[in-house]
Amino acid sequence: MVNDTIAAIATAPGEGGVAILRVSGELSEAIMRSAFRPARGYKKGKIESHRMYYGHLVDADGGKLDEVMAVLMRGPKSYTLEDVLEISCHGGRAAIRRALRRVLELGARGAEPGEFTRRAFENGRIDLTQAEAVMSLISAGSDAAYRAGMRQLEGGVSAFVKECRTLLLAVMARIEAANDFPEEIDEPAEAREAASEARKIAERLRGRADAKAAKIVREGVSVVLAGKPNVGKSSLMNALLGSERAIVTEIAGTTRDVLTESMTLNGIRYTLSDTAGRRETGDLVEAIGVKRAEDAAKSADVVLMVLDAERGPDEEDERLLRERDERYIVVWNKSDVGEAKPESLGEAIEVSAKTGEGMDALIRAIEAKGGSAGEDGGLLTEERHIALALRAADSLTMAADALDMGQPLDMASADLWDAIRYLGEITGEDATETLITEIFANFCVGK
Ligand SMILES: Nc1nc2c(ncn2[C@@H]2O[C@H](COP(=O)(O)OP(=O)(O)OP(=O)(O)O)[C@@H](O)[C@H]2O)c(=O)[nH]1
Ligand SMILES: [Mg+2]
Repeated sequence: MVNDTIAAIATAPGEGGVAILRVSGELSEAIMRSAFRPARGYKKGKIESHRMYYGHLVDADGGKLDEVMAVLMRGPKSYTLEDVLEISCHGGRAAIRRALRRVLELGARGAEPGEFTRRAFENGRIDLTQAEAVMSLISAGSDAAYRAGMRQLEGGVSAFVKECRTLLLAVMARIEAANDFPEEIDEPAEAREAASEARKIAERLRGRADAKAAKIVREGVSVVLAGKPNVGKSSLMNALLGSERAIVTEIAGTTRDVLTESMTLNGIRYTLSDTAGRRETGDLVEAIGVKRAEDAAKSADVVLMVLDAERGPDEEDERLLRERDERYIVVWNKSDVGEAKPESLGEAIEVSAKTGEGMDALIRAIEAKGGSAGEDGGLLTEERHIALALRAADSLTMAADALDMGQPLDMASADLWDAIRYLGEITGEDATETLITEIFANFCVGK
């Protein structure tokens, strides 16, 4: 298959010191020769692969467009396995647009989102999980997400899936042999053995497909501060963030809108949302804020129900406390001025947003409630991988059940083939064109 030559700006849009223009395809070298003039020429007229040249980007008449560095990476030693040209230009919007235009003039076409990575996948340098890892790494906002992305890029997920697939193929081979040579093989014993193998593989798959832990790695944990007006939600938000982000006043009803900020604890991202104090109100704006506060609490992973220790609980607090479920942490704020909380309300944490007392305990409670990202080793973190691994595990369980019930061997083998196909879809071996297009469409241009 002959690919055309594609080009895109690989760096983020906006102003920056340097921006990188990337080209991939067989015109790369010709484009470099026309659009770039090296300050000291090329030795014997040859462009050395993987060598940075200093010089100028020039237009068709040889006029200087920018002062740049250019490198040609001849395939297959390149990101896409094709000839790749990268030009580092000055990062202004106009400068980079001119550079791109020049390269397009010379026969390249603008790349689709993710097209460079798609070529790396289609040319066989990486599998689908590794291509997806490129995207995860680009969007990783926490250490946990970054580590998971790196592990996936290095082939950790592929290795695990391929290992399961190989084990499964061995089970298949067993069953086929028993089917083909019934006289020589003890069928029931063989079926029992195959069922137990299939169950073991299903367990391994389920063990690595923890959807909750994966969501924590990818998206982090959402924490909402809820409660009546004036109990100190905004003050607590500021104390947790370590900055005066939210407005605090002694007036009840200060916070109107939902205010969201993130922080990182032990490599995991927590998004904190301060909300309007919950009360009946005739004020239209405040009423909308209260509605938003209710919605935010409903969808949060963790809710900090804040109470005022100075005033003690009233009917309104008790009404709010009745909404409590396992996501809630009850927090008595203003412990510096307030009495201890009544035992009747159950487990609670006492803090003072003002003095910082109790904040460590609160942070530990948030971490415990939010859940952990699980063991780092080989965890599946993409939703797509988890869904397919679980489907494969279910097919395996069905196959094992059929085998244990003494059903004909070829009944089980249909389920086993399904499982093998699901696993192949994870790495891309059995993925359809539509699926692949869908995955790459979520990429950014230039990657
Ligand atoms: N003594 C003491 N006062 C506090 C503490 N936390 C908050 N306050 C005071 O309580 C008042 C209300 O604080 P906010 O943080 O604005 O309360 P809120 O819950 O966000 O209020 P709304 O936005 O109106 O819902 C302010 O005057 C704060 O200074 C605390 O730990 N100790
Ligand atoms: Mg507030």
